[in-house]
Amino acid sequence: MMDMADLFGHVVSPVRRDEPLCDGAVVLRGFALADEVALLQALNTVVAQAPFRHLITPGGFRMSVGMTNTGPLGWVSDRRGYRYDPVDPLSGNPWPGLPDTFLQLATGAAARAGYVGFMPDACLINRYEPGTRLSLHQDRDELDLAQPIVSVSLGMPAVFLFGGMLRTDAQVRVPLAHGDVVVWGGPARLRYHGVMPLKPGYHEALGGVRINLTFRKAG
Ligand code: MD3
Ligand code: FE
Repeated sequence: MMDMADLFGHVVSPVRRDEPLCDGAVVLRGFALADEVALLQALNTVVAQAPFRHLITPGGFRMSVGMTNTGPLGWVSDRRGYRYDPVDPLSGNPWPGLPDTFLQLATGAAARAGYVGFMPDACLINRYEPGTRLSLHQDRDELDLAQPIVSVSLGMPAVFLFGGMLRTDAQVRVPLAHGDVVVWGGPARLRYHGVMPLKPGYHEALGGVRINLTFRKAG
């Protein structure tokens, strides 16, 4: 966005700053703030139907991040492996429907990043409590890796670790705050990434926790 000037010629800082992280990844600072109230309300509705739970990894470890899903497909992990499933294993029911506000936010952010027509069929919801982290991993359980992933940060800020194509590549630290949206696609899609342990604190939207929504075209 170009710098703007007011009637007196003073430079007015633009409301939105898109920050390219690398080829294929862009941070849209504050993109979700306009819909904050509707998003948090929809989140409450989803979580009432499909509560957060701690999944077990194929190796037998309990994940410290609480997870649930909304949309036609949900990401699940158990002793048998990782997969997308149309049924919530906790209730035996389909995952709650993708709220309109979620869908509009995800498609709007994707379009802004150049992915016009992105149509997610899965939204994984991660809940970070103080001290919990997401260790370095790749997202590769989706069928079409040409499709981007849109992530939305809510509540407490966190430090995101953005690595390279190899687990051993150096990582860049990216602070992510309430309302920030990141679109990951193209050459960034298979890069290793993770989240540093959440620091204890308080944010007026969600208290001491951080919630991250990731929108994917999984099937
Ligand atoms: C970079 N979630 O759920 S979203 C995940 O904050 C996950 O909860 C993190 O990683 C969170 O899998 C980070 C950001 C993200 C998502 C997918 C990516 C970054 C990515 C795919 C490729 C590269
Ligand atoms: Fe990931």
